[in-house]
Amino acid sequence: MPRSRDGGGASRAPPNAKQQQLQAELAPPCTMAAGLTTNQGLRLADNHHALTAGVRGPVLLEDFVLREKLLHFGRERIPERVVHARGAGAHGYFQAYRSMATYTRAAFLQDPAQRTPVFVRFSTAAGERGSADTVRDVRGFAVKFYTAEGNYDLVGSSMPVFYVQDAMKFPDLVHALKPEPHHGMPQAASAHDTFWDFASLMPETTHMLMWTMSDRALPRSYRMMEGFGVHTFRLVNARGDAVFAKFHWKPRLGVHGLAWDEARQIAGVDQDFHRRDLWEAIARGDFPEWELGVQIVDAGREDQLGFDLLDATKLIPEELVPVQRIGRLVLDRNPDNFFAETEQAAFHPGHVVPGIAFTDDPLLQGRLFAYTDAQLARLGGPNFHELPINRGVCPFHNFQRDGAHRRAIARGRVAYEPNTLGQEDGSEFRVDGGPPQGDQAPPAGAGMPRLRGRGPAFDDHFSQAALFWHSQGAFEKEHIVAAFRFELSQVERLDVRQRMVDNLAHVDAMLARKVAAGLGLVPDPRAAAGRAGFRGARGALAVEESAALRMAAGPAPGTQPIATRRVAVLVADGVDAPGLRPVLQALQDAGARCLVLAPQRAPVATEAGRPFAVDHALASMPSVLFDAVLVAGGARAARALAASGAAQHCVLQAYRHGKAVCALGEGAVLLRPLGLAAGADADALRPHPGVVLGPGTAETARAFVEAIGRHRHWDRPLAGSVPA
Ligand code: HDE
Repeated sequence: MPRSRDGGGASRAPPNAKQQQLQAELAPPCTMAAGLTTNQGLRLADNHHALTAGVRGPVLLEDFVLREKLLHFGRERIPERVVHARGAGAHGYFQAYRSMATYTRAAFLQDPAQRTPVFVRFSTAAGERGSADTVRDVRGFAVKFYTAEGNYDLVGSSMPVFYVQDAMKFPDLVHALKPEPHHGMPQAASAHDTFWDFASLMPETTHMLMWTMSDRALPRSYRMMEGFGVHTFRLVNARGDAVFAKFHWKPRLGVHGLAWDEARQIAGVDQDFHRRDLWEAIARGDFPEWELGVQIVDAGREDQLGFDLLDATKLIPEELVPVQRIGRLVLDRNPDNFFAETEQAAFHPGHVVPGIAFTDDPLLQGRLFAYTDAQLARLGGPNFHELPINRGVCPFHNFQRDGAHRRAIARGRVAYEPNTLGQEDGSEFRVDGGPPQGDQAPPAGAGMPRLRGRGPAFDDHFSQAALFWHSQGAFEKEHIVAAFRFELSQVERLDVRQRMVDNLAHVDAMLARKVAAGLGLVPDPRAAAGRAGFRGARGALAVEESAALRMAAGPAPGTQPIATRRVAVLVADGVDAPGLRPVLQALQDAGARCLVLAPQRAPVATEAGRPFAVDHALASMPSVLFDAVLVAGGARAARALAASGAAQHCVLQAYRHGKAVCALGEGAVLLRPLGLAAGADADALRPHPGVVLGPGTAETARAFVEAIGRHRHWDRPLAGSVPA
């Protein structure tokens, strides 16, 4: 398969139908032999000088070549998406584990031998196209399946619920969240007055706020993030029987987040952090993987859940309805061109295939209208389905015609149906009735009153927010409280801050008190209860806690994969190379990526005087770009590192952010500010989870690998007092 020469990376599998189609669109490379031409194919002799009247004279209007170049340049941008403007995409495939024929007739869910090509786009929701990746936000998780029955788009997100229940409130939500209109600030952040003004006046946002204030809003990587279809959909089998379904994506690498302080610092150091992480993993051949899960609710059982399935501010606890894992998604190819693929990709929750259908969720119903409209505005006309990234791999044909940038050349005189003129034998061509091709929702609303309103179950705004809160571990709760405090402390208006903590009192009194204490406030639940827009209804939820809502849930600590985790290895002249090698080997065997950092980006000399290769200078790669830090031994090296502010900062900051830190031999001197030094005994270590001190042996390496496998060690005694 031809590969882009810039590190695009790809699986060695033969190209699937979509890749073959895209390859036919690849532009020929510009080479010296082919030279440069205008868009009309005219060969250029000079691409450096405009046509002028004399050597020092004015540019001539007749310089078509210059005009073409500048006019095209001036139109290189298209409007960015109103939401989810900043994204990163990748190609791959989906493969079902088994036939899902019992539930759905969707062709791509029938045959476990079949691989369906996909294109996935991850995104932040609030930020503009050039904003940072690691901001606090929900992430988009949009998957386009190129199936034999047409494109199916599962346009989901990294959280299973949404802020509002009704499409009518979406523009208000987004206007409140985006930079404030008078001064255009802040970028990609909810920590400002208009957002919290809106949120506090719309208690239905409370459940989603619990998610966005949790570490779920700070994913370590797109590869370590869950995905959700959010709405309830319907699956319909060949007999026409329907069940309700919620979709999940479960990442193979576990679900992991960043520390808030870390996320903010990464935004300054590498604002492409997630985009780069995805690209590099695929380019290296570490293909990210998720399992597709479904929660299925039989028709007729939906009334027994204690909430309304059509309300997108509610999830189905996995304890009530388990997630069945039905297939896997593998991303194994980077795009060839960001604009042509990631930017021009047009997703739409209405792109379904037979066997998958909508429900009457009022948020979903609004989306069914909004996305085509957004594509028309953004991609400049009605023919965006012809763009290479959006084209299906199955045939499509109809009598829609013409329009801007039409690409297909439709032949013949007939562009209407029914017709006889278009048929060679003069027979009648008519598509009118017959078995349904999609699974349109059953006719709804007949005989129903027309109204603007919702059923009483939509009034329960707090039960599931409370479920989420009660399901979190101690450190997750601390992070949620800290996030609310931070966000609300950015709000200038006191009444908005007060209103928000009053609302939180309806989730949990302790949560509200803790948040309020950080703001010098006292929550008053009665104040919230008296407000317009407040609804006190409580559903009868059969579970009080759900382990699946904890990020830390999953495999036992220490057994989590550390594959692709980044380890900073600190060295300096005098490094004890023989002591370092077994630990590096163990890390590499476990799939971690070790990068050697030194005071300068130049090889250092080992204790034995041999050169030791260095990947980066310490000052250019702060610890926030790593998952763990390893300090090499060697007395001279340790002294040099201890004298380096960058090295001290790296280790202490990693400690503060809960990361595994390992110091070999004399390297422990870098941990002296924490009261840890070389020779510290086991008792001294016990209160410092995730800190490993020892000689360069297999045993030290094992302890370090296990500490990285736990992802973060939040229970550190001195984390708060580290000035890093
Ligand atoms: Fe979107 N949303 N949305 N949305 N959304 C868009 O579509 C909209 C909603 C989501 O990578 C836009 O092409 C309305 C929920 C993702 O290209 C726009 C409503 C969820 C993406 C739009 C919602 C999402 C979008 C922007 C309320 C989680 C990015 C340009 C009725 C399930 C897809 C565009 C990509 C993008 C409208 C609610 C997820 C404006 C009106 C709920 C992942 O059409």
